[in-house]
Amino acid sequence: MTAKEKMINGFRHIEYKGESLSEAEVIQRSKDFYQAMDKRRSVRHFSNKAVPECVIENIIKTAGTSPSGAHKQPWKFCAVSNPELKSRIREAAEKEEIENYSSRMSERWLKDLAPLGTDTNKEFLEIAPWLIVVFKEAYELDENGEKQKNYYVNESVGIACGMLISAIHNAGLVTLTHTPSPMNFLAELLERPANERAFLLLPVGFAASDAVVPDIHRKKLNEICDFYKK
Ligand code: IYR
Repeated sequence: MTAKEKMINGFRHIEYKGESLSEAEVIQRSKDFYQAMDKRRSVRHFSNKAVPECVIENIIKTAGTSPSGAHKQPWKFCAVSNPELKSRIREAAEKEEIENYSSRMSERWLKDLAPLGTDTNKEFLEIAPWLIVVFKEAYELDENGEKQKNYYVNESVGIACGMLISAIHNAGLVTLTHTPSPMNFLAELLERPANERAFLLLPVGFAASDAVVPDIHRKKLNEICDFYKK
């Protein structure tokens, strides 16, 4: 064992090789990243231009760097480019959305959504070259084939989705978080194992050249953050 390694609870720990930056660099990098992320928008108008598979691999690998409860990594990402499968997903998603918009969603919910310009038409599910369907693993099977619940599954997979969305934006691509509800049809269409539940559906691609986004604004820092310094 080298000097930088040690045992904790009988498990080997290795040196953390973080970056060592000056305070000025830390300030600059925090600002640059904020400014880059502040350009992200949920985009509903996609180009059908191809996105190389290696880009999809890289963004999913980025999502896979997320922290998770007891390091269970309770996520599975299905990357769908098969046009027939995309059409079937669109058809099933729209079927649910027609129910949602016509009866399941409250008047207030519909009013809140109006500025976003959403409706039951989900053509982006066919136009975007890729759909990433994120599943959460509610449990895993142990060495005896017994179900063992994973920990903080929603938090873990939610964080992974945040990192996925950041990676998509960083690559110059666009997405939106689509949550057709209920979404059991995704596990059926993709023939997923019993421990997986659909979590989020993200179309991924380039923005259409005539894409528009709603003229809405983010809360200011003082609306989302309270400091406790004294
Ligand atoms: N799932 C529907 C409705 C919808 C709900 C919320 I909350 C949104 O922020 C956007 C849409 C749909 O995708 O159209």
